[in-house]
Amino acid sequence: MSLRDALRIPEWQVTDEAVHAARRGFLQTLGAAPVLALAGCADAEPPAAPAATVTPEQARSGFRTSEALTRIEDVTSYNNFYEFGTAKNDPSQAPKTLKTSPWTINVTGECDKPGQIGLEDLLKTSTSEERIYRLRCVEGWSMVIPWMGIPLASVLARFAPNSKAKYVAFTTLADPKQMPGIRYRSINWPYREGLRMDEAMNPLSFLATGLYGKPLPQQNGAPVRLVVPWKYGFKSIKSIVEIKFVERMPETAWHDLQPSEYGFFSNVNPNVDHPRWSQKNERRIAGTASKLFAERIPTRMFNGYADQVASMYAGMDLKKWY
Ligand SMILES: Nc1nc2c(c(=O)[nH]1)N[C@H]1C(S)=C(S)[C@@H](COP(=O)(O)O)O[C@H]1N2
Ligand SMILES: [Mo]
Repeated sequence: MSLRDALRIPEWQVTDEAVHAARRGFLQTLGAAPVLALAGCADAEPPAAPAATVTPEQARSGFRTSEALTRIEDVTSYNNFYEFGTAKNDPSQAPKTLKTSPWTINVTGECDKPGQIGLEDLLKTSTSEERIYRLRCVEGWSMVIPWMGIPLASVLARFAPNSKAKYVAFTTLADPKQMPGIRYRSINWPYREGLRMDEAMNPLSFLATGLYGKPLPQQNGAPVRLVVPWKYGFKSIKSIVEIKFVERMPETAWHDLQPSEYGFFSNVNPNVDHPRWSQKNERRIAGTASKLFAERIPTRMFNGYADQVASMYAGMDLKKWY
């Protein structure tokens, strides 16, 4: 779908779809000129993380919510997974081509026990749990999703990160044979994301392998994807094939495209607008109403997870480290 097509859409969709189109159309139209990074670039390091002061009870209170769940039909048909195309329903074709078994994750970098882990082994040797999290996309829509999976910290600990491991970098599979969207340069493939070590070890950080009690559908990032619910959705990288412990802040896919618009931290923050749209509200796709009738609600600081994560950012200027 072209930018023009995207704008020729029904009234009810125009705001979010226009934002979405603007987001991905930016490079093709204006973005060819280099944009200077304002912050979050790899050669500026943020202040060291303060010791977190979150109790186990506070952490656990973030693991579920009583808010209405997003219907599984919407969770699996309204997706961002540019490896399969940039339209919201393109990724629902992913089951036709993406082969998720066998699947191996390579773990490398600053750790004492680098190696490979097969997804079957990971599942066999871990206890899966359910997390019901809000997911807030930078485009201004949100969902409530019941995930199944494994706390990220427990997986990372197996590889014994060393004292030089300050960040964790994640990479998605980039196979043009399985992922038809790869032939378009919407992203500088492979899709890459990263977390600071303390963020990765936070109890909320989760590796999802299922949703609604079923194995993760391809369109949602099968067989294993990151979920970091206090950050904009693009941090929740799908179909992970590599995890690397690194000393310097790693480059990430959206930062690479538009450093002035997508920072490394990308914490949900209603007080820091995207340069081209407001982040004060979101369209909540949940409950019995489908995405066609989503309600507008105020966006909360850290997507409502301030009790669990705010202490990691004490003393940091979140306008600078967006
Ligand atoms: N590899 C990869 N991961 C990705 C994306 C992508 O295009 N490619 N899109 C991100 C964005 S922008 C969002 S909002 C979430 C959407 O997750 P969902 O489709 O499961 O709701 O996935 C994120 N992870
Ligand atoms: Mo997103």
